[in-house]
Amino acid sequence: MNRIFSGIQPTGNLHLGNYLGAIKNWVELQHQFESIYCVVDLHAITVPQDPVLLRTSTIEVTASLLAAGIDPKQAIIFNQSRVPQHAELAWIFNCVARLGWLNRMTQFKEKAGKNRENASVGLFAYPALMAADILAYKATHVPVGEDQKQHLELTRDIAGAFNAMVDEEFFPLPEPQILGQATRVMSLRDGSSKMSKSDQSDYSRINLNDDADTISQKIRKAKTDPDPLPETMEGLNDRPEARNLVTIYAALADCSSQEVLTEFAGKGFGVFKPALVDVAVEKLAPVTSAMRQYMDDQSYVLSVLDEGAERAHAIARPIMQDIRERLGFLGHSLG
Ligand code: AQP
Repeated sequence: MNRIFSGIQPTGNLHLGNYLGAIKNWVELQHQFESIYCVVDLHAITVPQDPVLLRTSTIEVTASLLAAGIDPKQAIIFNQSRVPQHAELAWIFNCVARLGWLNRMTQFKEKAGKNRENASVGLFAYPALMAADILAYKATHVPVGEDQKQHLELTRDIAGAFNAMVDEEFFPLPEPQILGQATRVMSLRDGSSKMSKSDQSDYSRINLNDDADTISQKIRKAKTDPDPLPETMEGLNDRPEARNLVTIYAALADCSSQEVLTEFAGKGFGVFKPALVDVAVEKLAPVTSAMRQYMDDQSYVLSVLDEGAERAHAIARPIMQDIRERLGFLGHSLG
């Protein structure tokens, strides 16, 4: 059976990168697979979090998923810390994964930066928890943005090492699904860094709760170059900011980047940016307004998370019990 698992951190406002790289695909996939979508609060605390903000962000992110079109009757939506099997399996995977494997993870290097000695052990072990998230449900497919590809490869390595240890094809080797036009949306201020919630500048990203004026201002101020748009994508090879805006347009308008260039070749950003504003506002305004409605009905959002946690737990618990038996742990977990 095919089953999808994917997660998103409640670490602030969701942005266009999260939407185009992940959530938009999740909405489509929920009809093709049994889907489990998780607000990964255990991942969030790998860096310091304010408890009040973490709680609010968890509700906001859930509201965004609902607003984007994820149907809680179809897909399971819950927050990670409610289902204790994630943390339990993560510990087991900490004992399966090798230090050398984790040492290669580029996200840790980027996030720890120069202050590596002061990074939390949790930030280093983040990919083992991500492997546990996926494999606690024996998920077969994982829709993610390109930045998560390396972590997915590690998940496959961990699954393979565990299978070898118990001498059985216990876990599937989950397949990454890197889908859509915009698998890596870049910052609006710098075409060489990824659009990210934790970027200091709010002008680097379009948040899913930005209003039309804010979206317009951010796109108008986006870094570009003085040249007109070329006829083919090869012409954008050394123009990362221009390429990013063309890709965003294509992903929002559900067409190819080439079709965008066919329409705008020879035109400058004075023409292209207002057109991009129009398509961004048209596509995002319904999500933003639905999100506001969900935020006005937080008891509904909480009930979605409650029900999702029960459904997720019902899948993960027996899988975890099988794992416990294979490892020789005595008795049932109380979680
Ligand atoms: N810029 C992006 N382009 C395409 N996809 C992206 N994703 C994130 N940024 C982009 C995808 O969104 C999903 C959820 O990501 P996440 O919130 O769990 O963590 P992240 O990748 O660390 O996102 P941020 O915004 O960079 O968060 P911070 O700043 O808190 O670390 C994933 O599928 C991811 O690929």
